[in-house]
Amino acid sequence: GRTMEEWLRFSVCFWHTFRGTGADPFGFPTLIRPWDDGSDTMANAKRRLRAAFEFFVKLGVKYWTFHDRDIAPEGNTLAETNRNLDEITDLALELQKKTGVKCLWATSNLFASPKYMNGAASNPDSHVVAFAATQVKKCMDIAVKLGAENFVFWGGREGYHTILNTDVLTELTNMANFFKMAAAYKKKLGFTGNLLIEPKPKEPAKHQYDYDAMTVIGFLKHFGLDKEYKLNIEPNHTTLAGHGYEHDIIMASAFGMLGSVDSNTGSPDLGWDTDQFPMDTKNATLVLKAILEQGGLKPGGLNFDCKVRRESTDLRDMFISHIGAMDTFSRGLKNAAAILEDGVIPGQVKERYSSFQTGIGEKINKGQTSFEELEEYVTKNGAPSNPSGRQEHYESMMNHYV
Ligand code: 3MF
Ligand code: MG
Ligand code: MG
Ligand code: MG
Repeated sequence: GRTMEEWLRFSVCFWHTFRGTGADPFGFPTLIRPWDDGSDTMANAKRRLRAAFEFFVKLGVKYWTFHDRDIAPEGNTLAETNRNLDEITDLALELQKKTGVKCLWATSNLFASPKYMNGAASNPDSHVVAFAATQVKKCMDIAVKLGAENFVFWGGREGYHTILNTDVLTELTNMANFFKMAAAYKKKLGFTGNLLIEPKPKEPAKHQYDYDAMTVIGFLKHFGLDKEYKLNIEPNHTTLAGHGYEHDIIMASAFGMLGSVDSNTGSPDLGWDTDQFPMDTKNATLVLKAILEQGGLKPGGLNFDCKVRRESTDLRDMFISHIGAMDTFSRGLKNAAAILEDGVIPGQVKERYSSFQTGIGEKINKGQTSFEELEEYVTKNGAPSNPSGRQEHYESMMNHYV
């Protein structure tokens, strides 16, 4: 009974779409927007925010996401920084009310400032850890004010470049305690949204602590945080970790930990986080199948953590790129629904595992047997015969739906 819009919950990110300039290590900014004078002033911040809401409305997207430092300039003191944030939050609240656009999630930028050069929550200097906590506390305050439905943590600088100067256990323990404090503060605020950790490997640190979904799930379980946190999965980070596009979505979902998706893509033949708009329907189908199977993403959504290319100087590309991506996921949703509704593939998967429904298989699956009993079973029944395989059959069946 849910509409496509209710399943998809699209969101536009502020950082690429309104702070992305097209600058890269080889070239100056190209995406000079008519409303943006490039200055880090409050007046410019307000113009940007107004332009952003005009864009959300014209595009017809109901959610947005942002980092604290995207929306308001950092001041010379903490008090000034927080005053800037408060002033912009008031404007954002006014624009949200006027347009009906809601905040899918907020996050703290704990990676851009030089003070985070050696990490935020995992920094070897406790003063920096304290500052990062203070920044997150304020960002959680404004998230609540804006009715954000989730709060995200990407450990941008949480990792190391050389093991020779690094005590990994101290750093990971401090990081876990940081997350415990955030969870405690969430309770104090009465914030009911999800706290989400976003895994990413390889960049910016050579060795990132939140490498991929299973690494983060293991970390959360080890430190007793798995009831407090879920994951925000970015497929471009997943392929960067060497997995298939949908892998981390599937793994997080299997453990009940899939909270939201930074819906983008990277070229599988490129080795970094290119943040392209997703245009591959097969990938989108596999993602949406997992989302449908877990009953949706709410309160999470499909956030376009994607950037228009630096050659896209024509403003229309801001629209076309997002529309193409929404189209891709809409097709993915239809395909995934068809796969689940006609039931052929799910039926074959069920059949494949049917030996765990009864007898010795059921005992294995329920953890109710032992090596001794299994040995007895094999002694009585002999070795299993070699099965006949049908692997390519499944791969080719996808083409029927996509
Ligand atoms: C980096 C990212 C980040 C996160 C953001 C929120 C700048 O590769 O994907 O975007 O999405 O910090 O978690
Ligand atoms: Mg992201
Ligand atoms: Mg990313
Ligand atoms: Mg990316």
